[in-house]
Amino acid sequence: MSYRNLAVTELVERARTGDNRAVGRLLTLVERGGPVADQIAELTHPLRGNAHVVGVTGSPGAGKSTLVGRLLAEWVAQGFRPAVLAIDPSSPLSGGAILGDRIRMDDVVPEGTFVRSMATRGHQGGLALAVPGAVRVLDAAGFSPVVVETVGVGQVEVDVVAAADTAVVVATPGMGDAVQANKAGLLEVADVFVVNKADRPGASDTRRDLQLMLDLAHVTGQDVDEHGTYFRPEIVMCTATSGDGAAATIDEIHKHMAHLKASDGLSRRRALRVRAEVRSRAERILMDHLDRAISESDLLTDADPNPVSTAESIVSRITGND
Ligand SMILES: Nc1nc2c(ncn2[C@@H]2O[C@H](COP(=O)(O)OP(=O)(O)OP(=O)(O)O)[C@@H](O)[C@H]2O)c(=O)[nH]1
Ligand SMILES: [Mg+2]
Repeated sequence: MSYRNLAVTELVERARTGDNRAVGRLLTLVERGGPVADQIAELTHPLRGNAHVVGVTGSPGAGKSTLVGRLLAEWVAQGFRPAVLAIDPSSPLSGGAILGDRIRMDDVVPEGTFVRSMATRGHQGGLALAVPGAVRVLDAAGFSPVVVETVGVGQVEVDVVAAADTAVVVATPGMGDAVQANKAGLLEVADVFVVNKADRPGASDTRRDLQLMLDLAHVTGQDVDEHGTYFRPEIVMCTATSGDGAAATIDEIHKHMAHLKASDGLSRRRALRVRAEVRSRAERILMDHLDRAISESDLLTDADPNPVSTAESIVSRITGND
């Protein structure tokens, strides 16, 4: 039977009964965007809320996919039903594509888990809508944890991880990775640090660098949120290739969730997530209006339009402040 012809209501029903083909079809539709994706968002919105959303980020080639494969195996062994959304760094800028030895997510995930790759190329900001939409589908389908793997370069990627319940930042020995993570704004969003490739020289230096940065953030009060809650991320040493440290990483991820629940941080974090998505959606609607207004504007047919007043007039027309 082809799933292409099924109505989205039917797909959502099937997804909830453990039909992974229906989940895959829904994710394809979410990725495509438009009115159908919006309809899926509306259907799945009331069904979400039980998944522990875990973001995993770090520099290209840090071993994120290898680590996630290990985490999944451990979670499955513990009786969880995890899923992964791997945001594929298809842009040459993010580096993933030029690393010949990168691990394909499908090669490392154990039986019983759901994996989906999403390409960043060609999305032009659509990722900000596609990722929350896809996470919601997986959540509504009963998966937990839902892991989102993304390379820690670029604001959209950092935002994706910041929107998770628990953000795991993967650093590696050498090349000042801890400093890089700090510059990319990852230090602020990290709830758990993993120093991966601990089998390589310099791993303890990376751990020390991270510790120093955390100390500094604590001294300056940067790590206390607006509600005065302080949570110091643990640093876990890990060798993802052998699986060493995977269980300890899971312990820290679970500890962080327990902290969120005990401190009321979970509902605050989820409220922020909704707010970020609403903002992205509103932005898209405004941009559509703007593009239309610009292409229809008679002001721009002038030989030499005044950029300042023309922009103001066009915005006034959209906002109705004419
Ligand atoms: N020595 C060592 N190598 C590792 C370890 N973990 C991963 N690797 C290797 O590092 C390379 C990149 O691993 P990936 O898991 O693809 O890294 P990634 O961070 O997902 O890469 P991108 O998604 O492309 O950014 C592979 O060759 C892995 O085998 C580790 O703990 N020790
Ligand atoms: Mg990867």
